[in-house]
Amino acid sequence: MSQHFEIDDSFISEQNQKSREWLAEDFGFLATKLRRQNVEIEDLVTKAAGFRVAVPSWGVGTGGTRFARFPGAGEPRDIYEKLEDCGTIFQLVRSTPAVSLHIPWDKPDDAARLREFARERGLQFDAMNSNTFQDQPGQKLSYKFGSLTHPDRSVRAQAIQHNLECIEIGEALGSKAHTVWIGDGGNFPGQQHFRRALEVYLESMREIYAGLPDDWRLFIEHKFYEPAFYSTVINDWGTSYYCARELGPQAFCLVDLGHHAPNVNIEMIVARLIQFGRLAGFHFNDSKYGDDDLDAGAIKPFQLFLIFNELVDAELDQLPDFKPAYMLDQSHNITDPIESLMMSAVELVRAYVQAHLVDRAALTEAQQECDPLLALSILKQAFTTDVTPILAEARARAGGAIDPITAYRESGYRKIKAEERPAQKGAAASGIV
Ligand code: LRH
Ligand code: MN
Repeated sequence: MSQHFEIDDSFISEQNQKSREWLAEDFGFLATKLRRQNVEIEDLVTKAAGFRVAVPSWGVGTGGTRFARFPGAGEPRDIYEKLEDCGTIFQLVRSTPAVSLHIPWDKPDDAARLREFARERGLQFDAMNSNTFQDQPGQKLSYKFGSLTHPDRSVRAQAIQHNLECIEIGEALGSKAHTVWIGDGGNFPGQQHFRRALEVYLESMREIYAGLPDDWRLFIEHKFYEPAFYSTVINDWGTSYYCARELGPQAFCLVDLGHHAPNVNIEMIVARLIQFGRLAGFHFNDSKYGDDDLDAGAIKPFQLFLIFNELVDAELDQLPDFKPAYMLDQSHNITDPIESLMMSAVELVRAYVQAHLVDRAALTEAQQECDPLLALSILKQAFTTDVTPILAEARARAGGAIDPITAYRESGYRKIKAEERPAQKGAAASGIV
């Protein structure tokens, strides 16, 4: 048996044969329907084909909660096997040509070799992610009471050094951005001085900012709670925005959808950060309660559509240096991570294409005319349009699968990986939980 099984492109086109008929029919029907709205379906296929989102390296292993983790079969055991799975996702859905790494979980022993391994699978490296929310074996100073805002200068220096090392590794891998999410905060009133903690955070971030190559961006990721359960230093977009402004023009605010209290109007936060010119991009996922890291579009698809409605509105306005980085950040506790990541990538393209269906002239008129119901129905018409044929056609034309989940299951990839990657007791590739 070859060392590392990969799905063959010919298998994908064989699979597609089974779907060609329904796709041609549905595509034709949708083309007619859209032409009635003066929309040319080919323009939307082009939009779908151009959409790109990065996959999180930590998302291809099985996630878990503090209660339990149920390891899946054929889990990747190192960064190379993680990239194999990311390559398979890209092969089938064609919209995920980049991987976001987490250090030290993915620290490469040979960056050039890793970069070549990724390139062979059509993959590049998106934003790097540092980790000062866990203590690594042999680490001198603990992050138990914080990292970039720890009262002890030497702990902060250790955390700053780690972030600078992440940037160095990222440079060797061709990445152009670095994401800093810290869990720093307090579990009890009085534990942290809110104003001093933020000043110390900025002091630390200025040292990290100074280590950024000129063509890099620094992403600040806010989160309203967890692992701290009373106060979090970078708790919301306002604090993140203030810090980005304080740090300089290469600093931006990253929006992880799960990092907001329930019912927060995230699409409005997105519009603000776009207007202020500091939107870094996204960690897409979905949630019902906390930072559940569920599959994007699985719980609140209308919210996802409304977020893309703001992004497409900005795209069409050709706002200067508007280039948000799109990444998935999910934890797959009970599904096959590859299936969940493929489904999530498809749901992002769906929301993006639907947002391009919004009749913006009519919407602006309805807003001018103070006609809220018409305005909502214009958005709903786009959101309720089934663009599945457009998404499938775009994938097929790019050599991907018309039906990625079925093709993946038919390929037997997971079963074969389970043989190739015998589970080693407790040795799951490092990641969350
Ligand atoms: C924190 C977070 C952050 C990552 C981690 C894996 O909740 O969203 O982006 O570093 O998850
Ligand atoms: Mn995140």
